[in-house]
Amino acid sequence: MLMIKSAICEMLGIEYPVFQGGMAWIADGKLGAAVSNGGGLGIIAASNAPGEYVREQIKVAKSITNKPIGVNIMLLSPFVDEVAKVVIEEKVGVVTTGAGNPSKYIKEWLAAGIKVIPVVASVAMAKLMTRLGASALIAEGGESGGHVGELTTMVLVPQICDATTLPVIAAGGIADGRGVAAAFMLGAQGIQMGTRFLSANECTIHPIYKEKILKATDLCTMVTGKRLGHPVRSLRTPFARDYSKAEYGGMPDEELEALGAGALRLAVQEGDNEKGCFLSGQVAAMVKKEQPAAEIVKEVMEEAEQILLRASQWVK
Ligand code: TUI
Repeated sequence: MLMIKSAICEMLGIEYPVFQGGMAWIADGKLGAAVSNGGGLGIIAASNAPGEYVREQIKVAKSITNKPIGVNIMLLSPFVDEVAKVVIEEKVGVVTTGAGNPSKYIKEWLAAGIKVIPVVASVAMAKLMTRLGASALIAEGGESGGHVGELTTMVLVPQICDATTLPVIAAGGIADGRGVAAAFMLGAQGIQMGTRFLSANECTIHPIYKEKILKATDLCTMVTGKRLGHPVRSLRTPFARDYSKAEYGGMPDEELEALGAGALRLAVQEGDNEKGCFLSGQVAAMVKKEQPAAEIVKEVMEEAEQILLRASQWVK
């Protein structure tokens, strides 16, 4: 049977070169295990949580799957140092990082046999991570949900590929086989999806969050938080609009920070339309149905295989 295989599959021992994004407050052991059981790489988000939460979620995942599983370490978290130790103690196979520079942890993780795959949003960071011995890179464009960089996936991926000898995983703006095929054409050897997995049966976000994603249209997301240096893409809800108004209306930094605090949890756990911050990528409108995570992995890869098999039609 013809399948898309790449260096990433071999490096990590996974069937499909598909990562599930480390979505803060969302990507738990249950979702991660479902993606890994489907042949992709499930990832547990360490979010802003203490080390013991992460340890617990790794145990949950391991009780559901024997396949490789990753942990995403969000570098703005106050618990980074303890989480950095937990992934070593729990013998996690893969660590991805986000929202910052993981330089000071890389040596220790590599020495523990962990594959280290940082998210990079610039060429400079890609070069630095390559020099420090990272195992692969995730190039995440600003179409993605959550904390976003400046560049889009279309321009970021080829530039990162040119700047490194490591395999590159493309992220941001991918929700179906067309996006996967395009990412490979840009030089990527794997892809990561976040928003598409919000509709997975095993994703335990509040039903209102799921419904908002399933009902979203093309212009449904916006970026807030630029003024404080942490631009975040989310659904255009009353909270996002209020925040944006406050941000551009000159609200003092501390008040603005307070306005944002806890908003992610309110979206994920309470489905709070007024005060919740519903992180989402620009692909929300392409997420059309609830289905098992394993089916999502298989479906997008089968679509991509068909597209790539027909790609030579353009060359005459
Ligand atoms: O990290 C993400 N997405 C996230 S993190 C998050 S939690 C959060 N909550 C409130 C405010 C801020 C964050 C929600 N979504 N994606 C990976 C990513 N990393 N995107 C961009 C970057 C990035 C940016 C700068 C990686 C490295 C980098 O380096 C800057 C430097 O030089 O330190």
